[in-house]
Amino acid sequence: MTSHPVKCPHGSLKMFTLGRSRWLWYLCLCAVLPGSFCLLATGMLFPRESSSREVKDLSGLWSFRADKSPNRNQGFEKAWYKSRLAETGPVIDMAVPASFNDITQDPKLRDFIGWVWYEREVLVPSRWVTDEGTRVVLRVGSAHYYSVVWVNGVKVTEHNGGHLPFEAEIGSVIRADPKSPCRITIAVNNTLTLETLPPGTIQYFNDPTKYPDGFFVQNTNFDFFNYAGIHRPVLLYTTPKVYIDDITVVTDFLDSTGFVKYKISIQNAVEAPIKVTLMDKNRHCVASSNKSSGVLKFTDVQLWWPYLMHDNPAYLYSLEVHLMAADERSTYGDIYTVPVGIRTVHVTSTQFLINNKPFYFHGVNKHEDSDIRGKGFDWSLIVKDFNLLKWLGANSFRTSHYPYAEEILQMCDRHGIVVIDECPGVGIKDIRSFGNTSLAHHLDVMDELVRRDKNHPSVVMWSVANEPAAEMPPAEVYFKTLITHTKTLDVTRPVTYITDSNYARDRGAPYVDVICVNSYFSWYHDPGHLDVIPIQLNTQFENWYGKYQKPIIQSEYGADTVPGLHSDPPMMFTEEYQNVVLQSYHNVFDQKRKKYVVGELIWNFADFMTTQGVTRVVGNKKGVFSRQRQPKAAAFILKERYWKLANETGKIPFWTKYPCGLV
Ligand code: BDP
Repeated sequence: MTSHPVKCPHGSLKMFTLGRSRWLWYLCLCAVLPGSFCLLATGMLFPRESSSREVKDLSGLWSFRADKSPNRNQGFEKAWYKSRLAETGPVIDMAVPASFNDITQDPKLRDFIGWVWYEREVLVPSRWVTDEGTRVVLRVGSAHYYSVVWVNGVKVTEHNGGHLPFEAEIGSVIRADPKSPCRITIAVNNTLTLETLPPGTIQYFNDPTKYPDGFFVQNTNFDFFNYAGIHRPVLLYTTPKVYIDDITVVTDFLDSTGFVKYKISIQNAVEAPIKVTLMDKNRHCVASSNKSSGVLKFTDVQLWWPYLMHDNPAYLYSLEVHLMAADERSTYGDIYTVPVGIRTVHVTSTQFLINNKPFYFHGVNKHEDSDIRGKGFDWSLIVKDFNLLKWLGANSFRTSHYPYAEEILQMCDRHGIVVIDECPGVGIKDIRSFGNTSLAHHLDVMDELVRRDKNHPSVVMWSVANEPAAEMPPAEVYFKTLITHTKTLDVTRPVTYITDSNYARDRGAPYVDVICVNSYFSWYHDPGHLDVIPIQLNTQFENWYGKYQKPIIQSEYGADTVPGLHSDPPMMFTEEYQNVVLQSYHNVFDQKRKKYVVGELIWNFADFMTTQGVTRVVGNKKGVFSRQRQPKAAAFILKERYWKLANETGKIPFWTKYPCGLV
């Protein structure tokens, strides 16, 4: 029997924190690369094919088994990873990527808490196995929440956190057994604790007159279903032995001159000849260098502009890095290309500036959520959502309440959709979640998030949390540390945390660059009383601005609406009520955006699933689109407003002026 660390009744869940010696490392890197990023020891470049790199996508059918044993630990006790999963007991087909919850008809699996086991056998191209100069990397885009990974029964990695990628080099393991197919086993545990992000607790109910034996629930303080499983693609990819491990890019411009400050890290060689080429859209070289860090300077810069702010938005250059290296036996080359958008972000006391021009966020909050697949990655859904965003005239969204798939950020870069990139710091309401272990994990998650997303021009701000109980005394030090650390990681982007309308929750506010406020006047406060909105919203803005003199984004507002439910005069839950809530908020935004309000993000883009409860009728219904992406009446109100705002504040290209094919 293989023991697994830290026993807890709902399965073993090991939490690890990395040593604080990393601080020293940050300081060293900052010294050599002032004004740039300080990151984890290795990179996390998105796996892209190139002439030196191959990618094999393992999306599709996997074998699956939930460990339904009382302590959820049988899989470890019986070492399910040592043989084929089907040999350990009954398995079912499972789609990857997808949440496992809504795939079967089994209510116990839908609400399952504990370890689930995935397995897939892969035929690896023989060259990958025979060529010792090839690194073979296994990468999981994300799995919720805690994962342990084995290849052919050998543990290759584990990862703490549900929304960011992790990987392991597996070449030596598959070479040890070159004849058999490569068996990948991934155990995933969705148990949340006071120290996870988001936090949660397990509560047992032991009264036999009321509850079955072993009955327990997972309590959380966030408003979305805790979907679980392997949510993003699992890939195998190769690189040469000496390889480009990370690329960091920071951009700037002065008049028509563009600047790309870059730093490349390589692995398995102290140094190697390098060629860096910056190419425009037509693949013409605009600047080049043979140094691993430096500044590329070039003329006639084409800036990256948000959608609807310019008639040529989302211009992307390509930074091609070509590494040449040789050992005693052969010459290796590695090529990696990263898209680069040249843009700057600055914040004044009243404005949010992109490329030195005032930017007004007219956008949405989203969730990764849809029927059947839950939080599973799905290209059809992503393309549909981007079409809806553009139809709406939205220029931005917030990744409420966790980092979204990298492929989504790539779409944002390509379409000019501006992103507030949020970490999974949601539902931090218990004072015990402000302790050192929680903080250390939160810092680690920010490290991983910034490392993954630092090069996306679409990402203009980091959000470290949503509606934490920041009125609690430990919140001050917690958020000061977290925000200061995030600014150290990335000096080029502002940082915020999202507060609700409870003013006492402002202990972190002195450290943020932009105040982001969620409020639900006439919904959670004074339900049914639409006439309070103008007064209460005005008071909200004046209070926050009066106290902090920082620009403000209305980061959430809205009302639950059952599509097809009508009433006049408007009543809660009807389409008419949602319309009036939006319009009443909009009237106040129009007064305040002349002063210091720099954005409005509706809650929510689409209806989404939540845990069951008396306030949720099969999920949260505050979407302006249904969960199936059909518009409610409010979508048309929002669309009219967003296109009007774009006309006023941006420069709408002729071809997008009539997005519904009216031309
Ligand atoms: C806000 C939360 C969001 C909820 C929303 C609501 O930030 O996650 O879904 O309320 O209740 O306070 O609809």
